[in-house]
Amino acid sequence: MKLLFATSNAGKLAEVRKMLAPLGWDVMGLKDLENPPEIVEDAETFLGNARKKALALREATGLAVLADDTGLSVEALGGRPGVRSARYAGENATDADNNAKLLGELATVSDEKRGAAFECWMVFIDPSGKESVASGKLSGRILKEPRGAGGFGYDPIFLPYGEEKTLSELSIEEKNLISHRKKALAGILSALSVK
Ligand code: ITT
Repeated sequence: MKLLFATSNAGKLAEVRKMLAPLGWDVMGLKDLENPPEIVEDAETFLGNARKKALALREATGLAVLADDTGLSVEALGGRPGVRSARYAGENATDADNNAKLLGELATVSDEKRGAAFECWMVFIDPSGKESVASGKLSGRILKEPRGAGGFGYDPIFLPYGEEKTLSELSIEEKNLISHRKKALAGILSALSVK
C-alpha cells in the first residue's frame, strides 16, 4: 500500500518508514510531493493539528494519508511547550534553539521536578475518506544537558523512565520499541485491523 505521511520532518519520516516497512507499506513524505500545500498548524490541540494536516493532504492528493502532531509537555512549566513545541524558541527555531530555551527555563528546577511527556496524535484517512485516530504517550524527565547524536527535536534532553539512554542515544529501532509515535501507530493499525 502507498501511504503519504503528511510530514516535513525527516526524523519522523525515518521512524514511521521503519515501523511500516515490515508490513510492505511504501511511505512518502511531503518532500516527495512536487507542490505540497502550505499548512498552518494553528489548532489548539494536537488532534486538531493532525486532522488539519491529514485533511489538507488527502484533499490535495487523494492518497491514503497519515498525519502526526506531537509535542512535549513539561510538568514544571504547567504543560508547556505542548502544542507550541515546534516554535517554542521562536518562528524559525531550530531543534538546538528549542532545547537551549527549555534547559534555560529549567535551569533552577531540581531533578525530581523535571518530569515531562511526549504526546503523539495520529490521524489516518483511507482513500475512501474514512478516518482513524490514535494517540501515544512516553513519560520521562528532562536532563540538564543534551546527550547523544541520533534522533531529532527534543530527543537529546529526554530520558524515558526506566531507560539509561536518552532518546538520542537509542537507535531508531530501540526508540521505535517504546516511543509515543510507535504507540500511536499501533492504535491506528489496530483500528485498521492490520496485524
Ligand atoms: P510536521 O508538522 O511536518 O510533521 P514538525 O517537526 O513541525 O513536523 P510537530 O509539530 O509534530 O512536527 O513537532 C513539534 C515539535 O516536537 C518539533 O520541535 C519536533 O522536533 C518535536 N518532536 C516531535 N516528535 C518528537 C520526537 O519523537 N522526539 C523529539 N522531539 C520531537
